[in-house]
Amino acid sequence: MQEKLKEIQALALSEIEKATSSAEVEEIRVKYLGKKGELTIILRGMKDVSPEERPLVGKMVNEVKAVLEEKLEAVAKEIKGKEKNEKLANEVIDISLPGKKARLGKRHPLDLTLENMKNIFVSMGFTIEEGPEIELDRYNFEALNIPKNHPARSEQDTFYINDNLVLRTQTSPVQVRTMEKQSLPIKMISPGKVYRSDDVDATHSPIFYQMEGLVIDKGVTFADLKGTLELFAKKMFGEKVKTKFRPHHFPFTEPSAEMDATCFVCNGEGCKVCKGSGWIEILGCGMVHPEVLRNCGIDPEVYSGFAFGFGVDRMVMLKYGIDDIRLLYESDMRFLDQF
Ligand code: 2NL
Repeated sequence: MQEKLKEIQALALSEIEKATSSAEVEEIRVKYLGKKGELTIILRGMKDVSPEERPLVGKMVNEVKAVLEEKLEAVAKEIKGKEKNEKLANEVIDISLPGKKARLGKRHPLDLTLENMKNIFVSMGFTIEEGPEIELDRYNFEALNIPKNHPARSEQDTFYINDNLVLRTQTSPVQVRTMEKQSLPIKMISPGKVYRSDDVDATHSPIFYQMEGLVIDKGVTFADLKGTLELFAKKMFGEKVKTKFRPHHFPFTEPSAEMDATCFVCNGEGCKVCKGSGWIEILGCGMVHPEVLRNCGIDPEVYSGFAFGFGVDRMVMLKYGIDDIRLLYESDMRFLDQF
C-alpha cells in the first residue's frame, strides 16, 4: 500500500510539472483528489486495511494529499501568472498609431447670410420675431388681404394641412401676430423657413428661407422705407451700391414696389449675373395696406408703416455665385466645405 501511494505521488507530481495550462492543472487535481480521484478511492478503501496498518496508511494518504495540493497550488499560481502576462501582452494598445480625425462641421452659407442680415437690421434697431411654420389660414392669407379666390391660395402653390391650416407660404403671419399682441411702435424682422408646393428644379425648392420686415409708427412714410432699404443694400452688398424702386403690386401693401440694386459683380456695367442689365432685383416692399392694419387692430388714420420681404436663398446664390438652389439643401460636403 505504501509503495502504491509513493507511486501515485511520483506520477502525480511529474504530471503536475508537465502541465502547461490552468485547465490541465485542474484536470490533474480531479484525477487524483477529485470525488472519484485515485487518492479518494484509497481513502475510501481504508476499511479493508487491517486495524494495525490503518493509522499509518491514513497518515501517509493525508501526507500525499497535502504534498499534491501544495504542488497543485504552486503550479496553478505560476501558470495563472504566465497566462495573465500573455493576455496582457496580446492586448497591448499601440498608442503611437495616429487617431481617427473628428471632422469639424462648418456653418451653412444660408446660416452665415441670415446672421449677416439679422446683424444689419438689429444694428438699425429692429427686433427679431418668430412664429409657427404651421399657420392658420387667417394669419397666412385672410389678414393679409389675400382674398379667397387669389391664385396664391391655390393648392398648386400652398401645402394645406386642412381647410384652416397651411404650411406658411411667407413669414408675414409673424408680423400679423406681432401687430395683434405687441404695443406700438413696431420695428421687426421675421426670418425663417417657408413652404410652397413647387417641383424641385435649379431655382425652386418646396422649402426655402424668407426674411420680411415691418415698421409701424405714427408718421412713417415711403421716404423711411427707401432710406432703410437703401442702407440695408449698402451694408449687405457694399457702399458703392445704388438702388432704384419700380412700381409693383402686392395685395398687402399700397403703394408697392420692387427694389433693384446695381449688380455687385460688375458694378452696374452689365454681366452674366445681372443678365446684362446692370441691375439685380433684391426685394419687394410697400406701405402697409390700410385694410391689413385694420385687420390687425391698428387704426390706419393714426398709424402708418412699411413692409418688405425677400428670399434669403436667392441672396445667398447671388452672393456666392451659386446657380442651383438644390446645392443649399443636399448637404454635400464637397459643396459645403467651400464656405
Ligand atoms: C417678396 C415681397 C413683401 C411684405 C412682403 C408684408 C407683411 C405685412 C403687411 C404688409 Cl404683415 N406687408 N410683407 C410686403 C411687401 C413685400 O415680400 O417678394 N417677398 C419674397
